[in-house]
Amino acid sequence: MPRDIAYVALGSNLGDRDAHLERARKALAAIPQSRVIAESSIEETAPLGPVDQDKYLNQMVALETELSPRELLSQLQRIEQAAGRTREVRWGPRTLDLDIVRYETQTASDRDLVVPHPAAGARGFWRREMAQLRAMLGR
Ligand code: A4P
Ligand code: MG
Repeated sequence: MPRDIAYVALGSNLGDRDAHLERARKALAAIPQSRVIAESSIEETAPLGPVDQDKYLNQMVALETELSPRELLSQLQRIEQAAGRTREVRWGPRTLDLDIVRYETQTASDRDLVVPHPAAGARGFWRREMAQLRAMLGR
């Protein structure tokens, strides 16, 4: 698999949100065949969606990786589970949510994996974080 750049969104709105993001960044840095090449700033955001819940901390990192979108998804799910992620309510509060926002070149459109993420263009904070990363990377 050729090297590509994956943009991974981090979100937390439960417990010690800063600590969840910090642990997640460390775990992302340890993903095999991958390397974190840029990190956006952290932003506090009002909750989106139908569920009444607390504010989120959101951040995005750029990962240079040889993993396919599917291989990366399973790494992200492993990290979410290690963070004590429980999955009671769709869109609901979570200690850690990791989403693949997009890949520089690869796409996916399966039932359980859509890349670019359908909300990639619609979330203001994702657009801002993506713009920061692209500026850092000169892309
Ligand atoms: N899945 C499909 N495509 C992807 C992808 N590109 N990246 C599948 C990651 N996962 C992807 O996700 C459900 C399933 O989506 C996964 O099993 C995977 O196979 P989930 O994380 O279990 O459930 P979820 O996060 O509750 O649902 P979803 O649809 O991922 O929602 P989002 O978009 O993650 O929204 N408000 C603020 N301010 N900030 C947030 O970060 N996040 C959400 C969750 C709601 N409100 C928010 C925020
Ligand atoms: Mg998610």
